[in-house]
Amino acid sequence: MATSDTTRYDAIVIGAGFSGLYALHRLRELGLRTIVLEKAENVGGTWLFNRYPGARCDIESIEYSYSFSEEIQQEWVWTETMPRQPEIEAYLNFVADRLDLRRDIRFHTEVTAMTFDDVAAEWVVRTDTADTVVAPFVVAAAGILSVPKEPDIAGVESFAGRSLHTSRWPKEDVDLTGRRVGVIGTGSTGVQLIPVVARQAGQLTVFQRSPAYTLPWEVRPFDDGELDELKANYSEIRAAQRAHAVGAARLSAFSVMLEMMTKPPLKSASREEQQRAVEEGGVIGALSWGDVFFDIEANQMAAKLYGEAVARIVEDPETAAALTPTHPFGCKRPIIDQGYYETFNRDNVTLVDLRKDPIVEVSPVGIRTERGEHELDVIIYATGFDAMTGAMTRIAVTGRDGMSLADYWTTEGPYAYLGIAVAGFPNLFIVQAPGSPAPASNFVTALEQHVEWIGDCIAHLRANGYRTIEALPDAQREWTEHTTALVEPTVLVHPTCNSWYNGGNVPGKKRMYMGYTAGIPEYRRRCEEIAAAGYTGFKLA
Ligand code: NA7
Repeated sequence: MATSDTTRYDAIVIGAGFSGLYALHRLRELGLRTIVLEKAENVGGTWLFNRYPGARCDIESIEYSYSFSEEIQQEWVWTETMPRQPEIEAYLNFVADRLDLRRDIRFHTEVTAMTFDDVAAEWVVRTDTADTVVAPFVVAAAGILSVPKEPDIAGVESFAGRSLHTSRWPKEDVDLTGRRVGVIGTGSTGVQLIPVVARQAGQLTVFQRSPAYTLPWEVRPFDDGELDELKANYSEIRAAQRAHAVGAARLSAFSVMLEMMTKPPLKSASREEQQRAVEEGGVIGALSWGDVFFDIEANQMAAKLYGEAVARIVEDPETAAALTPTHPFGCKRPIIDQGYYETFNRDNVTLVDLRKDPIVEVSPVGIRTERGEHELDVIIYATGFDAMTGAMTRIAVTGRDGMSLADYWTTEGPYAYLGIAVAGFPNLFIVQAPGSPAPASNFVTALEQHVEWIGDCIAHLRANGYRTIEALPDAQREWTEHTTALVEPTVLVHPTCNSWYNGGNVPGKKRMYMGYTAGIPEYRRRCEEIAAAGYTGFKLA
């Protein structure tokens, strides 16, 4: 356990991404001596690692940013409606400097294990630098999309060309000019990456297992004076954002979907009405029907219309058919794209439909599918993440009575009370744990609420002489039943849907929809009610 050369703090934060930076600031404001442990060389978290070409947020910059500081939101200058990765990374660096956060961040320090000492009521946290750090409270802000899902394909190591993973993209420029490039993965990342790589590569081959539903949307630089005008109205913008179910009231991938839900049902639409929807609205029109999210038959009808809309853009009928999804629309995170389908009309782009021609192996010279070898110079893996739980299950977290968080989440299920705390792990607050609204919302709005609630909770414990807080198993079970019941009538739980939302994208992972879908305002109301009642569902000791 703790030794004499152990460093003691009031709180330890894991991770210096969006959540960890705000957690440090907030806890400092509350007078806690706080240290952040960060494995990378700099701040940024997910937005530091995912620097692949085309990486961009699908929520507007003025909403995908901290609202807690009027100075920061007035001083920072966004250049585009939806920010690119370099701009978000620069923004987080600006925030770290503006709030003088770096002096309390230990970089190049990865947390490997942490154990709760029952007697001392504190967490003993070990790192890969052999440091031991101790504090009564740990705020885990290790990210929900921070652990890459390794491609589970034979022969990956044998490839003699260059292998790249989108979420470990090198800092230096990668020149793909004239190269034969293969991309595996067509989720949000692949859909952003593919049009950009296609413009550079000599030949691009896209290896697609599940086609994506992706909604084209214009992203543009702000006009002269536009940002200033928005900033002048920031209080209204933030109020609307906070009151909005997904924490983003302006355009986002989610708002496009919410708008679709307000439309008349597809099942009562005539064939003429359906065709008009496709003609006038393209792929968005094809999916804009009120019953699509709740009625699987309507969803399947919409998927057919979507295929018709894709076929209007993609010139080769076989490619268009291959690009048409078969899983229910809405069960995966919505995607916004810039020129995705048009990319497949380029002479240098080929689509391999892995549903018809599966990958056999990665070979020294490329990728071998059942129909033959595709010779490549570069393979880019855009294969997703071990989301929501991956970052915490990679740390050996030991709670009361030797209980292991990794064992619990992998054998029982990814349960957490309020999406913040897990029974058996006192004084551990996990920002955006399973059961939080984060997956189906603007992460930043969700994390600000989490961090503020956690800060208030710690302040309450310290002010009232409590040493520990711990979620009660019954409360945790009821919360999970509640979050599960919310998605029961929707396509989110359809058996054909494998996504990071439900763990279905990682072989062997317990399957459960891991978000809270009643919206951030309702979530905030419940959290506040629970705190006001003396932290119902928690044991304070
Ligand atoms: P996603 O959305 O999980 O997409 C991963 C993609 O990689 C998806 O198309 C997968 O196909 C594909 N994949 C994964 N493993 C394989 C193998 N072995 N063979 C072929 N294809 C594979 O991750 P993203 O990074 O795109 O997006 C994650 C989130 O980041 C996104 O939702 C935003 O919130 C930001 P599959 O669907 O499993 O058939």
